[in-house]
Amino acid sequence: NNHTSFVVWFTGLSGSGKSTLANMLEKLLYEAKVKTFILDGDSLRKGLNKELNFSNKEREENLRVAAEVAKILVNSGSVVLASFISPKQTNRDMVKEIIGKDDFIEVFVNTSLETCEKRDVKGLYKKARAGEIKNFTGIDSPYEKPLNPEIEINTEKENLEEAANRIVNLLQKKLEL
Ligand code: GGZ
Repeated sequence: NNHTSFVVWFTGLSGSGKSTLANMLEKLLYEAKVKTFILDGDSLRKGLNKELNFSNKEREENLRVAAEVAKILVNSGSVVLASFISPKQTNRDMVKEIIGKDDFIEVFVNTSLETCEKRDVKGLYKKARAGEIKNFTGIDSPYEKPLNPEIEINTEKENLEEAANRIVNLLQKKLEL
C-alpha cells in the first residue's frame, strides 16, 4: 500500500461521538473524491459478528474480525473509517498489528463518561446502571484511555466539525491530495 489509503480507527466510549465523527468525515472525503468505507461495532455486531457478546474475550474476537475486514478494504483502496469502542490497549495494539502501522491512524474520541451518560442517546447507560445490561463499558467494564493516539478529540472543548476538519487535514497531508 503506497499510502493511497488508511484505516482511521476511532476509539472511545459508547456515545462519545465516534460514529457521528466518522459520518462527517465521510462527507468531507466524498467532496475531496476520496473513496471511503464505514465500519462500526453497531452494524458489524448485527451481521458478521452477531454471535459475539461483550466479554473481554469476545470483544477481542469482534475487534480481530473488524481489523481483518478493515485490512481487506484498505488494500482495495478505500479509506476505512472504523468506529469501535476497542476498550483496551491490547485491543488497539492488536488491530494496529493486523492492519499494519503504516496504514493505521488512531483517533481517541475523548468524551467523558459523565457526558456520554448525560446524553445517553440510546438509553444504554441507564440500562447498564439498572443492571439490565452487563459488562457495559465505563460502568462495569473498563475503558483504558489510549496513551499515544495520533489524534485526540476532546468533544467538550472542540466541536465535531472542527474535529472532522482536523482529521481531514492530517489525511490530506498523508494522502498528498
Ligand atoms: C459497550 C455495548 C454493550 C456493552 C451493547 N458495552 O453506542 P452504541 O451501543 O451504538 O455502540 C456500542 C456498541 C459497542 O460495540 P463495539 O463493537 O464498538 O465494542 S467493542 O469494541 O468493545 O467490541 C453500544 C452497544 O454496542 N453495546 N452492549 N456491554 N457497548
